[in-house]
Parts: sequence; C-alpha cells; structure tokens
Amino acid sequence: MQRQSRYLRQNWRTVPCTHFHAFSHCVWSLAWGLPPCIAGAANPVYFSTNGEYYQVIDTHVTWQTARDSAAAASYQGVPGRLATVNSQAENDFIVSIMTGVNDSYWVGGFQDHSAPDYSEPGGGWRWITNEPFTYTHWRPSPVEPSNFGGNEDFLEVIDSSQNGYWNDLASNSVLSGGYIIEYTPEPSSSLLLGIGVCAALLRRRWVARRTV
Ligand SMILES: [Ca+2]
Ligand SMILES: [Ca+2]
Repeated sequence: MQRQSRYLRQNWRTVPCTHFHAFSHCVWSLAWGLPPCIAGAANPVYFSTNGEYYQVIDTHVTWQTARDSAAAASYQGVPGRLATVNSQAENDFIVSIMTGVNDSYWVGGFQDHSAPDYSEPGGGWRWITNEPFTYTHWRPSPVEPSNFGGNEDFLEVIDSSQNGYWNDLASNSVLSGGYIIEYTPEPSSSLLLGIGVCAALLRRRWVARRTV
C-alpha cells in the first residue's frame, strides 16, 4: 500500500486510466481535490534520439483543450506540452507510438494570424514553443494545408495509414485519436556541473598557454 501511494504521488497526472491502479488513483485524486488521471493515456515512451518522452492520449477533444491538458500534465517531475515536430525522425517516432488505426492526433502547431508571414493556407505556421517551423510533412495529395472551410488553423498528424502526413484542421474538430504530449527533461545538475568543470579546465589551459 505504501509502495502504491508513492507511485501515485509521483505519477498522478499521467497515470493511464487503463493502469491497474487507475480506480484507486482516481479515488485518491478526488479525495485530495486533484485532477483525475488523463483519460485514454498510454504510458510515456522514451525517444533515445533526443532524450525526451512522448505520450499518446486517446481522447476526443479540441486543439485548445489538448493544449491546456498537455500543459497541465507532468511525468517524473517534468512538465508536459503538446508535441512539436522538428524532424522526420521525430515524426516517424510519434507515428510509431500512435495506438489507433486510421486515427490522427493534435500536436503543437498552429497558424498565427498576426504573424508577418501569415497567409492562407501555408503562411504564419508556428510551434507553441516558438521553435522554428522549418521541418514540415504536409500531405501531398489531397494537398494540405488546405484551410478547408476557411478556418483550419491547427495541426494534426495522421497515423501510419497516411504516412504520418500533416493536415490543418479547424479548432473545434474532435479527432478520432487524441493528442500527443512531449516531456523535455532538463539537463541533470551533475551534467551541468561536469560541463562547468570542463569549461573551467579548458580556460585554465588556454590562459596558461597565453602566459608561456
Ligand atoms: Ca488556416
Ligand atoms: Ca486541411
């Protein structure tokens, strides 16, 4: 019981509802006035290429709800956010962990109508993290982004049934899949200490050479 309580204290925001602790976890959360577990949450999966974790949430919500829910989630003390996709390898990984069939999932891309480069359908796309929106994987046929209906400003990634392609979609769309959370761990304090020591040693050698 003690072990279970510790597990829940560490993971209450991301424990999957399908987890065998789910029922007691939800009761525990309600008793303490905390948000319940995330409906449809799979376990976060580690991506060794960038050292980050990604979590598939199979729940049918709008992009804004997905953004807010992802920002409220945490895993092992690391805050979550909607995933941003910066390479083919990252897109491939995200698609590989999607749990449904013929599904699609929200990620953290949106169209900023106030951006200087805004135009429909392909201008002014941004990530919620302000990372450069350089890598893209829009569907080539039918061509996306399409701004179909005049209000498609949010990014979904379609599963492997459509090669992980991207599509712009309206904010109030509720997807057949859900959304993807990304957790970016901070560099550990020991790593930062190691970098600092190396920098100090290199500087000492550089100063010693200059004084020879
Ligand atoms: Ca649009
Ligand atoms: Ca579209």
